[in-house]
Amino acid sequence: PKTIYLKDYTPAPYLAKQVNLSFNLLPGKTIVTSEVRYVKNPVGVSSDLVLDGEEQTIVSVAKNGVPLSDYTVADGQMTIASPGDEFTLTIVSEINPEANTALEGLYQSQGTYCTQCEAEGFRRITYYQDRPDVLSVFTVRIEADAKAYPVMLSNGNLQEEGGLPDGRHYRVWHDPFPKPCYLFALVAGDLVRVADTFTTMTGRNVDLHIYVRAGDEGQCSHAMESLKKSMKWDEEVYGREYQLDLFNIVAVSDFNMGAMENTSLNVFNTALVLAHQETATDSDFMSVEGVIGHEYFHNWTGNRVTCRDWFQLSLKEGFTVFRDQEFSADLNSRAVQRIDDVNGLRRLQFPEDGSPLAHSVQPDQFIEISNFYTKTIYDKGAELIRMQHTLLGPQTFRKATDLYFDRFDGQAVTCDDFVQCMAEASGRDMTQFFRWYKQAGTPTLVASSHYDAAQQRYTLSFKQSQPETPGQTDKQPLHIPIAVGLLAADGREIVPTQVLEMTAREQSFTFDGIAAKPVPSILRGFSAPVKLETDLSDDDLRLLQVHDTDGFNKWEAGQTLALRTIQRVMADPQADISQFIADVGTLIAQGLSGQGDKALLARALSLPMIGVIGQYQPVIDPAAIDAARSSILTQIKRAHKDALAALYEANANPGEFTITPQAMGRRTLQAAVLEILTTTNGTGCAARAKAHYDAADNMTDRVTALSCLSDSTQPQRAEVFADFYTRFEKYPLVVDKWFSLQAIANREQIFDDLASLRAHPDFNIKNPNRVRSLYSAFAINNPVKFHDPSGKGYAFLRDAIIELNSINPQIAARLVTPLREWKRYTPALQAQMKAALQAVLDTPNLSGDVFEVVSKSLN
Ligand code: B3K
Ligand code: ZN
Repeated sequence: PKTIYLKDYTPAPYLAKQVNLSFNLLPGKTIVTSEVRYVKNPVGVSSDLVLDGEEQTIVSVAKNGVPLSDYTVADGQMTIASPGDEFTLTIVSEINPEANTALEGLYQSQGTYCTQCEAEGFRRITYYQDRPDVLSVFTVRIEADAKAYPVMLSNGNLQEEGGLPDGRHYRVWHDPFPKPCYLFALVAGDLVRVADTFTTMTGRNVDLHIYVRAGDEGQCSHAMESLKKSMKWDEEVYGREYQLDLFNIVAVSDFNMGAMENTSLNVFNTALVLAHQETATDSDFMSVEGVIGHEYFHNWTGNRVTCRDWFQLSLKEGFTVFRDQEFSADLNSRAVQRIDDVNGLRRLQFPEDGSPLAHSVQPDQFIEISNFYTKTIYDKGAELIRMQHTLLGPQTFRKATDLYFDRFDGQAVTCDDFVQCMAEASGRDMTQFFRWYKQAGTPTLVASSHYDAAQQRYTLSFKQSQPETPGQTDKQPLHIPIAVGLLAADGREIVPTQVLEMTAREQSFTFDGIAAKPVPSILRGFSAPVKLETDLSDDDLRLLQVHDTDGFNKWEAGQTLALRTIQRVMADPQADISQFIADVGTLIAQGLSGQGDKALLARALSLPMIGVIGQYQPVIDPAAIDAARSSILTQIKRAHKDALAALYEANANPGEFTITPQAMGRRTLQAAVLEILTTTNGTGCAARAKAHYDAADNMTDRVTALSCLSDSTQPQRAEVFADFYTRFEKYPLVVDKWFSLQAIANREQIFDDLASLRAHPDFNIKNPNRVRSLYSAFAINNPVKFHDPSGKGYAFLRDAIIELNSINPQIAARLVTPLREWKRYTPALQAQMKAALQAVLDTPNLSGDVFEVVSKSLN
């Protein structure tokens, strides 16, 4: 495998002025004809035309209509030496979508043809300069059997359609906006359509179509509403209007990722389109809204303005994640959204940033770009945009994004170009800020304080440090926005939020006119992606937990107290934690009084997850963390059993299902309470959980009940899981949940369970959702059993990686994720994790995808 470097970037030798593609979809083979008008790029450095192409048989090549044999094909590239300044190249090739299990390029999902071209899938369709900086106008003709494939779609507008002999038909689509080939899409199948319209801010009508399999059309309304809300939000918040007359979404069951933003033809995993109260949880509803938004927002951040090369991936992904997070925050609860986003960052991105796979948001090198669709590129990337938003303020930030869109519409640009717009619009020097894009690793920020009573002066001092990461040892200080507020001892806010800008390794900030020693609320809203260490006392944290005006920090204070408590219990299982238990009682009492936001209370009542706690341990021992965590939960239950039961009753299902933030808050609060009430897994716990299941009129409540029963040894467990399967076996997305809820069980028989799930007739290694529902659910959400000292958990994952390596390399490489952080675990676990990685590395015919992540993990 070959490493590609950012520093080696050179402009494409040829520009593609126009692309005409023709697809003849036949059983067993698809014939692709591509006719491209090339012109020499005035800024190109080579005169050879080099086209990428894989997994296809060349039938013929012609230049200006004359057959051409003067070309070479080697290592996935066709080279035509000095073909001239302007010419038309026609290439006919044959591909086999039915046999494509990698789900990249053109493939079939349950008989529907669909495409996935980002990042480098287009080269599996035809020979082309498969790079994002080659933009062209595409015209696409599709021909297929009319009965089997009544729906045939591509990007842009329908230009022509008609019947053909032998029961075949064709359609021609034309997209007037130049685009890179990774945004090309084609769909052909027997699908049903749900239609609606949207009127844009300038009064244009856009047809909105969602295509799904027959029978699923009743589960599309939430996606459709989310799409309309997205279109409106982008107009209101960013002034961005949709440019075409049609916007299509197609849902397919076999998809490597969540969804894909192909211009005017988004292709989605069914999991992120279909949502109905009977089959989807509240968090599914939230994900559908967020991802529909995300893909729609790409229309401007990614499609209209795209990436120069794949090192710039975060230009579109970080920005678009920031946009979808803000969209969800505006539509729902801002504090809840922020808490969930930060929790995700800590649980999944922080470990990546501390692993041998740590990389910067604008990486310098990669082997396989598919491996760089990471939490760092997406979620840390979004934090980088958020910090710029914080530093500039909303108005100036909007000025900067206006400038960005005006300047770069129709172009392929870099992260540097984006930050330059921030600098120009604000008059700020963003040079130091740009280090955030280049330095990997999560910085640590240590805060300390001093109060000078005589001077009535309060001083906050900070020290920042950056960990060493692979290939990066000499790190420079970052420009860190630290949002701070000050509270008085009685809980009043005496200094409202202000953003301190830290630029040196060590820096102090003073506040004058402070009459008494205050309590600082530091890093409000999690204003920078750092690990914060403070000298706050437990009492200070308790004050913030009750009085902070910042919803995020209010929750954060409670989590820090919980973390400290867990650490105390880990050090001494008999430690006195009565104060903490009493504090939880206060929260429960607050809930009983009916005050406060239920969703926030639910999060306040939830102890940090094992994965988050691990981030604060020098050496991770999941079983030890779990033991401490369980002991605390048991003490909470024993101390507050009646109050918890009352809180559970007070939040019982009123019998009318809605998905408002209030209704979701009620359900999530009830779930958090039930989790504590059933933590000891006795007979009463099982009865409670079963009653919850029996009373459920929606999927959220059912999943809550199942997850409370999953560790149980009581007979209700089997009863409820069996009922669930029988009820929903016709719904693949629900069967996925059935797999996951068993895979996450922390119980003795888990390895037998996993083996039967793997052997279950509904398990299908070729379907990524099903693979994730078993393997990722187990490896990520069952930390105790995944890290079982026997090594059986690692072996289970290892075997799947090896099996998938030849079927679907992208999914195989993804599965390696939980093993990457092996160096952070106890020596005994480390050795086993390392052995599993080594066994994968020793497998013959390893794909580039798996080779890259495994070999780098072992470094
Ligand atoms: N841009 C796509 C991701 C494609 C991944 C290819 N391996 C989805 C998204 O981020 O919106
Ligand atoms: Zn994206």
